Amino acid sequence: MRFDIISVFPEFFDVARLSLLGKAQERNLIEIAAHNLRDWTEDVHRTVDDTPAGGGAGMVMRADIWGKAIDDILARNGGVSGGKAVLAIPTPAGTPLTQAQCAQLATDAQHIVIACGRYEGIDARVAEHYTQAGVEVFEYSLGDYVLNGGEVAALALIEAVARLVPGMVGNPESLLEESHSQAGLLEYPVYTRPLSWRELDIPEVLLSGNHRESARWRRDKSLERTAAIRPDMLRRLDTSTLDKKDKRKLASLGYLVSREENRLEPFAIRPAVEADIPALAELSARVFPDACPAYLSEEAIAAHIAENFNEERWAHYLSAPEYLCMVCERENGQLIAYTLCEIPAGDGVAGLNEGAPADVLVGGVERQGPLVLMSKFYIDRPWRSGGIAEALWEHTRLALSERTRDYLAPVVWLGTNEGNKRARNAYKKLGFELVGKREFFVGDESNADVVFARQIHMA
Ligand code: JFH
Repeated sequence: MRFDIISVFPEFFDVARLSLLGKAQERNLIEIAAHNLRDWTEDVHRTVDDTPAGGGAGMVMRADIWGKAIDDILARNGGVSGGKAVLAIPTPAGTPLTQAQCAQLATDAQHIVIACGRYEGIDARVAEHYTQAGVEVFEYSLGDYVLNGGEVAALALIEAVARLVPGMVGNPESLLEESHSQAGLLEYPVYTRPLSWRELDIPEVLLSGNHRESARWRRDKSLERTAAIRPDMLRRLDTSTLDKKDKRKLASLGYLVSREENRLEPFAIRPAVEADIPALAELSARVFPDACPAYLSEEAIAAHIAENFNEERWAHYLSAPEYLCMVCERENGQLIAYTLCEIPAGDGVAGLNEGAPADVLVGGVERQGPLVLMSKFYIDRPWRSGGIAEALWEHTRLALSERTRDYLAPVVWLGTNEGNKRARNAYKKLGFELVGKREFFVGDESNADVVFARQIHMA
């Protein structure tokens, strides 16, 4: 692979003799040559610029000088293995340079000619002409900031492309890792000796020797960093590259896998507001039957829904101060999950007549504060097992913790159908413990519920 750079500052590229680029040239893997644009001028002042057509500040580089220079360089190296030539032109108006484009150039191009402008840039007809002449013209930018010329961008392109040329990087494993395991995500942080430096320690998991845990930790850090710094990258991520733990982690960061396409989208968990009433009535009515045991009659379920999940009831839940309702909302406004809690006054008990475990130890600790009832915790079917439950629970717990902060050990309890293994396991994973049983009525049919409880303040 050969790079020819044309610039009014060819000495700029002396640095390419250093380091990996220098070694690669010595090993004949790549060739880099810098040429002075002024060598193609004919006047005594070696002029390369002129005033802009149409007026305005600054100067523009002349098309005729550039044309002669590029023709010469392309012809001179027209025999670079007869391979493909690309005319790369750095410009603030180009496409932002990506790793994918660099990889493409590394595999497809044999000859890259880089035209480095100065002043206000190069007469636009240069790019137009070579495109028309059948040369692949690649106008690129390093990012949305303005440099004084194309030279820095040229060096960036050379370095990014050259390291992908086979045989270039000393350790092909690191290239492989780049292109596969961390595809589309920011890198995880890296550490080396000393183990402790200025009071800062290397994360313990990386010293444990457990490679599976180290890999998981790194993956989580990549996901965290990308969510915080480059949410745009998360949205573009192909979700088929994500495993279950990735999806859990992403849900804790506020992203879920969209059902419509295999892309990530952000979701929000927030207290419900009045405007949510119709959606809550609809969602709660639709998901309630899922939580019912099979022996309940359709009529009994329908009656229960009509009585408990109508808009009037929801209006009451949202306005009465003893309730807390948290909802999970998609980007498009759709509600996909909710919790509803009843917080008793003082250190009272919510759901005393519904089997509240008023006197049991939870986590081996005596309750000090209110016993909150979480009467609803529902996730719409298509969104289960994506980590939404954990995220919704954590937001609910934090809100409850805030509302009960005057007490040392408040407790939250719930009842769930005894036969519902999925729900029972889910609550256990969220830190609830089985503390007893209760009888629960849907209509006038009784059914057996198990009762779970946990401390509120503990994460
Ligand atoms: C370059 C230059 C100012 C005019 C509004 C924004 C820019 C050009 C050649 C690439 C990246 C460059 C880059 C690349 C090539 C050249 C200086 C200054 C303007 C109008 C144009 C000359 C700059 N990513 N940033 N800069 N210049 N303005």
